[in-house]
Amino acid sequence: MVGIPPSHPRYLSLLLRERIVEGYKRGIVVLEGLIAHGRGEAFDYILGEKTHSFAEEAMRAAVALMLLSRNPVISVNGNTAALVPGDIVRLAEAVGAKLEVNLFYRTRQREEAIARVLKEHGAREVLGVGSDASATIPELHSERRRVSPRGILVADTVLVPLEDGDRTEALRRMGKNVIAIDLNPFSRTAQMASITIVDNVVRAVPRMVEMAEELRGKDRGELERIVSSYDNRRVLGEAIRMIRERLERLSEKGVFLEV
Ligand code: PTJ
Repeated sequence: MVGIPPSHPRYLSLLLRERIVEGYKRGIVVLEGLIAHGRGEAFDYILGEKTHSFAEEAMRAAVALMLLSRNPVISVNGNTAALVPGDIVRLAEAVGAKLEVNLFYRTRQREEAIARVLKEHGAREVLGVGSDASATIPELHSERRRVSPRGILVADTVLVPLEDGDRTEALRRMGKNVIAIDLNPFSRTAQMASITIVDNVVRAVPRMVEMAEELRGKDRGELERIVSSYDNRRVLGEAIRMIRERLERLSEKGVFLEV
């Protein structure tokens, strides 16, 4: 990695860019993933690059739901594998979920490269690679339709960190719970998910691992209460309101950096 001085005011952001670029060089991330990352960065800037209470609330409900699910699956794409490979494996372990590679720009080489990086980080099994992706999500025409018959096809809950468009709707039509992690609260995925975590995957996934360790000890009744009192419309509204209020405050002052 090129030498980014830790004292640089945008150190963390530059570090994440490096992870994405490295992921591209290793055949994990596609070029379009760099564009997606830039869109995420823009939303993160507006959100103040921190985890807000609405995201914490969504994460708690998401973790409780995964712990309650019979067959939870975490869907992994190129950007997620490049940004948080270790944390995503730890989360799967902590909530008892399977890991499945699911790509919009699917190639055999990328499937294998992503499975390899997850295994390097301790994953025991990675679904959705090669002939394992033999089932199909109905009414979905992108490469994302190809899923594992032991994974997403039969899952009751699917976590989709950093997703595009139409798959969330198709999974919901199949009766599945969909948890999205997306910095853009206006995206189709964010709007269509059962639970939307408006936060950066690099902050959300490690936080969810901590929550899973805490919630694992609770009884089902308590987990069910967390899930049933959760309202995604309200939480999305809070995210959008926070953006509006923050921009209003900033526009009154005319400055950004000190806030
Ligand atoms: O690896 P593949 O082939 O499955 O392709 C993955 C990409 C990301 C290229 C594909 O899914 C895509 O084109 O996604 P979109 O339509 O650009 O959507 C990505 C969404 O994720 C956008 O709403 C971004 O704001 C958001 N996003 C980007 N980076 C992050 C993020 N959300 C959370 N954390 C991030 N780090």
